[in-house]
Amino acid sequence: MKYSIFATLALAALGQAHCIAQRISVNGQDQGQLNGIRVPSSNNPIQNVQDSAMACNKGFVNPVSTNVINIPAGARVGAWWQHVIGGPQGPNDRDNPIAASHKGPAIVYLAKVSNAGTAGTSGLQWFKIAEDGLDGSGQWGVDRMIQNNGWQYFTMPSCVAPGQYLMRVELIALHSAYTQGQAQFYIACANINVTGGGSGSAPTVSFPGAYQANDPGIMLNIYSGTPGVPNNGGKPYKIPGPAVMQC
Ligand SMILES: [Cu+2]
Repeated sequence: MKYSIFATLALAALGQAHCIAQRISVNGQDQGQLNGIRVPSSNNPIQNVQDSAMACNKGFVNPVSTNVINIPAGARVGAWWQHVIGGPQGPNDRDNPIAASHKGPAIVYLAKVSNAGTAGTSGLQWFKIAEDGLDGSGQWGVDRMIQNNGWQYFTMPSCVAPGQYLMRVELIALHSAYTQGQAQFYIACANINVTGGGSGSAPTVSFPGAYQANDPGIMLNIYSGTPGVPNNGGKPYKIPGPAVMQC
């Protein structure tokens, strides 16, 4: 298959062109590096959708921040992704914030907890608050994150109930997803306290559990033509997981 040879060569040339979420902003206010977010020390993706690390990743930078970030409902929130912790990997890093080959969606979930600073990450019920997939011009959520210098922006829904949550930010890289198990999941969880808000509800899922390896948004060939154009053949892309919260 021509596209797989192309993609394999591209991947070999890029090496470890992965990324790590490491910073949160709220209404344009940077909350500080590694503050209020559980950051993995490795930029390697999770690839097994049944891995317990699908919840909030693993191998965190020590000490893990137990600070809790206040986020007003309705706020514009950002999660900052970079190639390695601190930013680019050396000067002129073309793969910062992530290799441009890594097309896919950007997604955000919340799980209610009693104390976000100390909450465990297993057994939680997650609901989706934001998602950014493939648009009609062939641009993906990851493309928009790259255009925003590594910031994945989204809105905290105005109707989220106030209180403490883990906020799970996620990118999925689909450049090799034509082979089962080769979609790459990049994940981190922030400790947050939502203020204001309302009494909105949304369907919940578990991590692991929410995704299956052969979901149409996880195992697919995103390329069309030769050389491959990563536009999903002009077809709509089905973002994995449940419906996003509506207020
Ligand atoms: Cu990668």
